[in-house]
Amino acid sequence: ETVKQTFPVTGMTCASCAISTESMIKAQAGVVDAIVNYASQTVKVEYIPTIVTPQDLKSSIQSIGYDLIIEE
Ligand code: 9UX
Repeated sequence: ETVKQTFPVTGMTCASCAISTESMIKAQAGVVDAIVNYASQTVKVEYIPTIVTPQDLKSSIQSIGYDLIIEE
């Protein structure tokens, strides 16, 4: 069972930023797929919620200097 969720990402100012963000998310265990949309400054993530949480994704993105926003 996977969840597909779109999160805003802050701090991406060039196309390379988008690639870095996407690579970091895809590298996490429990992530099935991740697609960054640079134009809308978002990332759509398909993940297995018993393995990885939005907070885990946020922490990994913060570690490379961006942020992922978890909305209610
Ligand atoms: Mo996007 Mo860069 O940073 O050094 S503005 S990768």
